[in-house]
Amino acid sequence: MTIIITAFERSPDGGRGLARDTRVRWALEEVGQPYDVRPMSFAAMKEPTHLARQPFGQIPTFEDGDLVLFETGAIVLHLAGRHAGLLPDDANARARAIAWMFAAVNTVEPPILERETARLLERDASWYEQRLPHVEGRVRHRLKQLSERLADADWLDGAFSAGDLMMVSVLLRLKSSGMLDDYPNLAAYLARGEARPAYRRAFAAQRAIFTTAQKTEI
Ligand code: GTB
Repeated sequence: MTIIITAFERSPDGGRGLARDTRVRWALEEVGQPYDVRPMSFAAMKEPTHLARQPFGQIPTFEDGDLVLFETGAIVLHLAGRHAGLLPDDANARARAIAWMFAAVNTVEPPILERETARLLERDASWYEQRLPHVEGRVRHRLKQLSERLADADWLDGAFSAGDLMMVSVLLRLKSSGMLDDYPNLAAYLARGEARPAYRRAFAAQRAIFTTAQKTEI
């Protein structure tokens, strides 16, 4: 049975790969699992059929036979546990790689999301200009800590793992911000992630959906 994931039928990022289906596609590509995509409109994401898959009405979701999953961290962890390629064999190294997955979504991503929310939704507020430097300071604080830990290593803990897949996916959200310019080792880390053939296939696949949607509209 082919795995099915859901994704935006028309991503608001214009196919830049920032929506979270990209990290699931990337994990599927890393472990060599073929998949189909069910493109979703915003309206369909709030319908009962999709809410049964994803209680918060979001993408992506993952279906493999009877198993239906949501939350990208859980989906990537599931794939990494079931197939070779994303987690080390050694039990302690495996646990550390999983810790990096949690660090990505639980420690590094939240201030990045806070910054995006501020820039997207709070720009007209009287306090926006005062607040933004504080929000960006919290992002920089995490980037500095991560940069210090990564130092001159290629990946966070030995070989590339699901921890790196999640961390690179989170950092990608800052790509156009210029904030990574102050942390050359993080910029290089991001570039290493993006250069992986599996990432490139995942990026191209999500971009193709956007391009097809554009053509259909014209
Ligand atoms: N914690 C969940 C997970 O990791 O799976 C979060 C899922 C999530 O945020 N999904 C977003 C969604 O469905 C899409 S990825 N949003 C619609 C809704 O909540 O109604 C977030 C996202 C959206 C758009 C861009 N973009 O255009 O740049 C980037 C990221």
